[in-house]
Amino acid sequence: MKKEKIAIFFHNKNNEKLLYKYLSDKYDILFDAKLNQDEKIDLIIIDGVCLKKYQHQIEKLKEEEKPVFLPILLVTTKKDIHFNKNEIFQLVNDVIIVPIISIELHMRLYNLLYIRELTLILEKESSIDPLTGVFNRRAMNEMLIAEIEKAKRYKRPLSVIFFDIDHFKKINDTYGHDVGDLVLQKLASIIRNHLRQTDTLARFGGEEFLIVLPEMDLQNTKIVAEKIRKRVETTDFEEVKKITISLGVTQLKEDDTRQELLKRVDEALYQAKNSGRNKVVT
Ligand code: GH3
Ligand code: MG
Ligand code: MG
Ligand code: MG
Repeated sequence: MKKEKIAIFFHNKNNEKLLYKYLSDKYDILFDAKLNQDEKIDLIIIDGVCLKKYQHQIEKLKEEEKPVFLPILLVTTKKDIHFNKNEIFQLVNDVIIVPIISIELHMRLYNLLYIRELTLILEKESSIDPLTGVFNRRAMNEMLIAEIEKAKRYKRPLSVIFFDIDHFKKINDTYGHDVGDLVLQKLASIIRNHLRQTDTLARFGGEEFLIVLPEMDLQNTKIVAEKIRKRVETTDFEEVKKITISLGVTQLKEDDTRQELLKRVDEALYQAKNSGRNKVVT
């Protein structure tokens, strides 16, 4: 099992050593960790001096991680607890008074990390479609809002592909709902393998999927969409043999809202359906 990462910020180096001795068997211990989201930290142990020093960075990181819980454990002496109560509750989740007792430390860490684990599970389950393993509509909407903001701020292109399986009802009627489910799973996995790391695939509705492609203009997105269309058309879907999809493509405009972008790509998909299916329309 992967060890959880604990970052320690202590003013007093002897206390650092002591904590390392107590914890290094069970946890991955980091000193002087960078407080950004690239370095995944599961918990922070900090003393009063460092807490004041890093307060704003910690606040920011906690906010960014939400709804995932990033626990902060304060280690302090009795005479040093002169924090403002409201402030401390916002920032710190538990406190240990020195001298540190190993069992007490371990118990607290266990409980704090357990809460974090639960929030990680909840976040994952509330953003992933259980059938296909891709993002669900709720998570995609959140992500799309962030991507649109980024694209506008840095004046970068952003495009979306919206697609829907052709005559999927007939597939269900002919082969049964379970086979239909397998088709959805296989389709999602094929398309996932076709995308860059930075692209996001989400199941938007029953057999409708949305792909968000940062840094992609309309021309290049059309090429990707056409490749996907072709790939699906030529894939063997076992029992069902062949399926096809229709795709709408559009690029973000300067003053687009998320709704306007989605409306335009939905209209493009509708055109693809109305003009014979198994095609890409912009
Ligand atoms: P079109 O080419 O116009 O898209 O025709 P269609 O039959 O694919 O379109 P329609 O939207 O009428 O039908 C979608 C079908 O998708 C109906 C529904 O039973 C099926 N469906 C939706 N969600 C699921 C699912 O999770 N599993 C399975 N097996 N079928 C699903
Ligand atoms: Mg339909
Ligand atoms: Mg359909
Ligand atoms: Mg549909």
